[in-house]
Amino acid sequence: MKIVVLGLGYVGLPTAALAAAAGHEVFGYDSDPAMRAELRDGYVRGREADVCELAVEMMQHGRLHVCDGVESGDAYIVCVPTPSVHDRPDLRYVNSALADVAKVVQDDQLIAIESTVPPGTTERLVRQAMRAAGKSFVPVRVVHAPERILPGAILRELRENDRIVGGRTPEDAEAGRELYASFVDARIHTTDLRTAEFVKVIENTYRDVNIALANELALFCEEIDIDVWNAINLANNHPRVNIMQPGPGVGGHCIPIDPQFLADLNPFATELIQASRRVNERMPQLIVRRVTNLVGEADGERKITILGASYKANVDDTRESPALRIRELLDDLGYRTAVYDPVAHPALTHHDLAEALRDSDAVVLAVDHDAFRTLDPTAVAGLMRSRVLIDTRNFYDKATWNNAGFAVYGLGRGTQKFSIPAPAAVAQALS
Ligand code: SAJ
Repeated sequence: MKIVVLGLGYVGLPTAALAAAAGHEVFGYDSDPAMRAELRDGYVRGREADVCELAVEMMQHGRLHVCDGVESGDAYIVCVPTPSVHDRPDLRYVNSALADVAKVVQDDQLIAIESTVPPGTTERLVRQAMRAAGKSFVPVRVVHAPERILPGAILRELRENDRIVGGRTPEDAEAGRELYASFVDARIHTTDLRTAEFVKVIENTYRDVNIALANELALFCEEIDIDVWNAINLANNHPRVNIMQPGPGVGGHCIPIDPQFLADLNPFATELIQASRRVNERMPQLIVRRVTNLVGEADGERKITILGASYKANVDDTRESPALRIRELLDDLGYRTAVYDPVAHPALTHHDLAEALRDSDAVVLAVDHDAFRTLDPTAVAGLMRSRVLIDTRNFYDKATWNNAGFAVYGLGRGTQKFSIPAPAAVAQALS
């Protein structure tokens, strides 16, 4: 097939590369001219190594072409972002992609939307775009085929995750199933358009609500001397319990956004969803409170070092990152802050760990990057002005850091008794 992929970001590029590897002739278009030029030069921006490799290989073999416009093809796969503006979906990229498609699409060709959209959106937007192009909507095949890939394991998940394909008609769904079956090694479940849109959004909503429960339990445990991490592990031994992990908040471009699409659509039937959002949104505030409790109020001198800038471990993406929200809140309160992250985009962080830690009063572990595993607490202690560790991910062994002279606060870890004499102010704050 001749497949046209619109949007060559973290979903579009690997999808295009995989389709090309399966034998299709793929034409990719991204509205960012700089990105198109880079791709043609064989440079793939910050993507996972196997994605870069496959994309470059497919371009070199002439199976994946980066184009300056949208060509006519047998199928069009739309992989553009749907950000949230004021808690509402911003559909301008989807609209713009569909306007491009509507100009060239012909009868019986297939339009597949992968971008996350609220239920009811795909049909409405395709209809509008076709009408604006002076064409009828009816002879074109339309499916919603939400992407479900986990950043950090994109190529594998793209190949191995089951797909949901919702069609405007059963025949459309079948056409979509055939397209995806040609490059996905998993089951393709077909349904209608609206259900497919809803399924995608509730998958991420489920995760947000589950994490909110974990975060609430963490706060509960801090007051009754129970270690929440241990408690959740034990509860998860039950065959029908799967509670997620607490943390400093929920980031990324999907989990904090998608539940809002539902709340926006129906504020009355989303009480639990909205409450969960609030619980997760408050977590950075909670961590900042702990910082203030432990090191004292900002006095122009006090410096806090944040380890990690990205929204989760081992990815470079910083969108909606709780770590950066913590920094913003600390900055607002008047603390001096430094962020160190060897994985995230360097422009946002200190390049030098020692520089970030020098004369600091507390270190906040905000992201559990593998690269932070080898941090030597004794070396860290030598650089800092006072020794406080705030571990938001249950990442470090408390005793090891205590032995290096640190007072350690771990989110959700009981009543935070110190095993070494803590600085008086710290002990008082925790008593
Ligand atoms: N987080 C926790 N506790 C946990 C797990 C995650 O606090 O137990 C936090 C992370 O630190 C991060 C945020 O949640 O800040 C989101 O991370 P994530 O790994 O849960 O999700 P994403 O945003 O990287 O990817 C999700 C995935 N959705 C589901 O697993 C249902 C992925 O499959 C989707 O394709 C992606 O959203 C998307 O694009 O929608």
